[in-house]
Amino acid sequence: MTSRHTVRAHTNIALVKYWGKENDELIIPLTGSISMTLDALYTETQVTFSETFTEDTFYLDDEKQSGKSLDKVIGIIDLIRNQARITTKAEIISYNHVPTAAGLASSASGIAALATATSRAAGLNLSDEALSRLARRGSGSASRSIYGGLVEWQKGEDDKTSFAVQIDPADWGLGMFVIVNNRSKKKMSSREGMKHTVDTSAYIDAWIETTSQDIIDMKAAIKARDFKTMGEITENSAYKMHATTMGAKPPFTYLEPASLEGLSFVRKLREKGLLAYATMDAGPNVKILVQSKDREMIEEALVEEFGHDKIIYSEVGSGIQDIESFEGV
Ligand code: 2P0
Repeated sequence: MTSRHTVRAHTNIALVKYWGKENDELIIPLTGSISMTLDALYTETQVTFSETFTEDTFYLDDEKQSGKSLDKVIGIIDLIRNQARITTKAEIISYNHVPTAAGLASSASGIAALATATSRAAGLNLSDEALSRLARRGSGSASRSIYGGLVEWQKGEDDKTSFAVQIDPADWGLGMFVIVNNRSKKKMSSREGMKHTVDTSAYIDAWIETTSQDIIDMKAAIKARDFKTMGEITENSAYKMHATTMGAKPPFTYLEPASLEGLSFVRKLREKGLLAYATMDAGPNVKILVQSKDREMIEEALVEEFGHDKIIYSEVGSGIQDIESFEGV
């Protein structure tokens, strides 16, 4: 008996950042977070359960995985096997679709696709809420990639109550640019970086307090479709997150010289009257929240400054999509 399911999940970029856990094992965050799902960056994953398999195997972009990368995937598959009461081994085939191999492949889309394809291939018919909780166990940000549009990961307090929901489909003209500064792997993973920050940063209490307010203010701005306020909260959240790492002992930063150039360029765009707001994650790339009506003008300026190869644009993406399903012998 063979059962197979393939899905596509898009990655997401947080506008109000997740940076710190209350519970490391269950991945319960210290605060809520709000993200935008991106259409242009996604993962497609096919999961097959077959009685003929003698071990779990995982291929990422045609490369057979082992060690930590395989263990992380098996951790999620085991949670699903327990729920489905099966012991069958699985084969996972996953492709990251990222324009120009930008090194932006995020665990968010990968884990969201894995959790969904695996649970469906295992015969479970889970709600989006249950999928979001499962994806959260693999990677916090993956809880948000179940949905399209603008998404809130509600902090919750335990495994049952910490999951994401869609706030708004955001089909009213938002977009995001990425300036690809650096394609190499980050030195300090988000998992290590946020833990070190929570354990040692002088600014962690201020981060928690102000992020809770940012969530409330961002939801109000989204409801009012007030792009300027959304952008201001987005940029402030990113700068604050990066400030917490500088207040850690020993301090560290994901910023590189090229990141500062990107941030400064975004300020210049605003001086020219264009509404554009920067954000950054656990790496040096600068992302820019824009309105799609301004795409052409901003793209022209970005390409002139940084070159065509370094600029990616994405519209708002949709939630998990089913691609294919098979059951038989
Ligand atoms: C975010 N990041 O909200 C934040 C902002 C990076 C910076 O979520 O430890 O891979 O697996 O829960 O989700 C990236 O961290 O971390 C992330 P784990 P994850 O998007």
